Amino acid sequence: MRRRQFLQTTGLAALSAATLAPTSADAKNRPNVLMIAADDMNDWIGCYGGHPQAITPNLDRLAKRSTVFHNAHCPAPICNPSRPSMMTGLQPATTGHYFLSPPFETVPGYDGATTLPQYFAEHGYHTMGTGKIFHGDTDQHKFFQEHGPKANFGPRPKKKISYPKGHPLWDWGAFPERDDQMPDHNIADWTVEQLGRDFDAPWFLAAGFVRPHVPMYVPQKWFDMHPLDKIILPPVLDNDRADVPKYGRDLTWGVTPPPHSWIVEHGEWKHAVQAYLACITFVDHCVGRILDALEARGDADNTVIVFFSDHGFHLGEKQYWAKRSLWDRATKMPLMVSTPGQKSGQRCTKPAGLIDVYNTLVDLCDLPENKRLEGQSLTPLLRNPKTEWERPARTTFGQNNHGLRSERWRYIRYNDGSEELYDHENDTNEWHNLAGDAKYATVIEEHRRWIPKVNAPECEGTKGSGWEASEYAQGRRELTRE
Ligand SMILES: [Ca+2]
Ligand SMILES: [Ca+2]
Repeated sequence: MRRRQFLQTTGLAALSAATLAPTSADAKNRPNVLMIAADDMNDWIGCYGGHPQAITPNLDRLAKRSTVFHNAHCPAPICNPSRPSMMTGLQPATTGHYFLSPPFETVPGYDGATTLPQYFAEHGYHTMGTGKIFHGDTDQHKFFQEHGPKANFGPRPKKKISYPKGHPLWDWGAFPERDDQMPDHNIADWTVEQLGRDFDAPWFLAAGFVRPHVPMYVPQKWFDMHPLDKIILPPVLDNDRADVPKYGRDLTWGVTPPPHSWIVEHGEWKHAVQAYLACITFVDHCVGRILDALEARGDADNTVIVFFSDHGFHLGEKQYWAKRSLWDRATKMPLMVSTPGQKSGQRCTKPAGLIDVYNTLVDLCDLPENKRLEGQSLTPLLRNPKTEWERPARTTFGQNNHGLRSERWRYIRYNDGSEELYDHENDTNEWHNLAGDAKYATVIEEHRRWIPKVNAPECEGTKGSGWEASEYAQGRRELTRE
């Protein structure tokens, strides 16, 4: 595997930057950064209201001192391209990095990019990371000066619990017995430990949790908090896909997750929803431990906190499961930003992106501008969430398939020119595609102009189930179920 030049030198660059760190009062007084990531977590969080039974007291506590972005979207609806896009500030349409493979370090489209923690190290920060910040195959140690436990999907029972076939990770149920058998627990432990240390430079600490990513396994006690017989299913319209263009239906054929029909026929829908809610409550608990440790520090008030997930998740909406779509369920993810000393929460409905986090942190910490970044700083919205905000949030899934989200509308345009338009003022579930109605021609025109002109070809080594579905949508591959 080729490792690109800019990454080969990273470890050395980071170390020398630390040695040469500016010692001026300015640099020393810069705020610390605490970044907490969840994996595959949609808006089923108390303060987001995405599911009425979400139990997330700690994320709700964080929300009370944050700007909560209620209309924030990922650059790509799948881990592998979404995370490096955020961490380099480069859009998938620029890099050609669209699906589950290859690892981003091998993609020439990122050449010359400086990842977020590297950039902070270059400007005098002490950088630490643990868990899932970049995607699985990436050796992320080299992007941080210190690194804690790596992420993995955790222990698995000898035999799957709920979904006997399909992908080995696709299962849900109560397992293992104790929290300390969960990788996320160890990730929280290590993060808490770092927060007990003294530093003589501002610090950048990133902790990435793996749940609620499948397998949706957490110990029984988290399931008990969400009794199965009381579980409320998400709102789903039968035949919702009928007004989706064929290209969009094919692109969401669902190669990896179980077919929705299987889950319904086997009476597993409520159980899977219960497991997802249980996993979120468990992650919320891990977040709470980190927040407690931060609050015990003397410099807590001089710390920027960012909480996010890499994309959202379907649990039957549009007869579909998991990510890999350009609908709100998959593109929308939680994003909260707490600025130093912030004492009260605020809500922002302007379209924001994970792509904007890098710019925002650079801005909040008063670092020099990184001209490569394609996002924009959200600081005007942190100051006033109602600030005029023209640019929609963009999500890309495969070459030239884009979803755009403005404050009111979702617009999707696929590679073959077919389109969808949803009015979130009247249709938050995106049930009624308005794209064919001449009445909305102006709305569509306003959104179309944000479709990027550069749509890089798929990078070398592109593969994964999202890519297979994309090939199917383009008539280049057949897909069948067993
Ligand atoms: Ca993910
Ligand atoms: Ca529909």
